[in-house]
Amino acid sequence: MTVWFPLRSDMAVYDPHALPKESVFKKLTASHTAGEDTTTAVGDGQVDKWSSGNKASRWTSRGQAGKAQWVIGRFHETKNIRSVGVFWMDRWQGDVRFPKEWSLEVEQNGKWNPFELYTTDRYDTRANQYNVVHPAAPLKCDAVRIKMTPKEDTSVGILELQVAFEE
Ligand SMILES: [Ca+2]
Repeated sequence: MTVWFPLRSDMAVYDPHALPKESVFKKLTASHTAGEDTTTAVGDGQVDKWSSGNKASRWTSRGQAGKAQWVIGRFHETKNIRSVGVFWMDRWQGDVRFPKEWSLEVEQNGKWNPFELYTTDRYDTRANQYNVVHPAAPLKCDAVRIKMTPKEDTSVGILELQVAFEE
């Protein structure tokens, strides 16, 4: 098999589904992604001022209303997490709403484990801002998984996932 690599950056074709180099994620995957959306939106560093997300790229589970969903963000290497923030998409009277429930898991040595929340933190769904949670103790992992339960007859959406690491 011959694999062709572009030798000059101007020869590379722009790919809207490719993550920017500076993204903390090596790869983003999801249980389901609506046709007009992309998982890349979760880690492209771009976010709207509002949760309605009219001006930002987004990931949504449109087409699977009411069904539980997940998004996995894999890091370039094992990282020590300081905080995780989710900027949810929510459209009042729309089909994409805040999830009924959500939680995080982390992958450690190839196994998914619960993300133990810092005592005063909770999995929130506040509009127009990142909903930030911290681990109870230093947390080394290779990937983070957001598990979402939508409200009845709605889909869920994320404008950006922000992960901060310890030095
Ligand atoms: Ca984004």
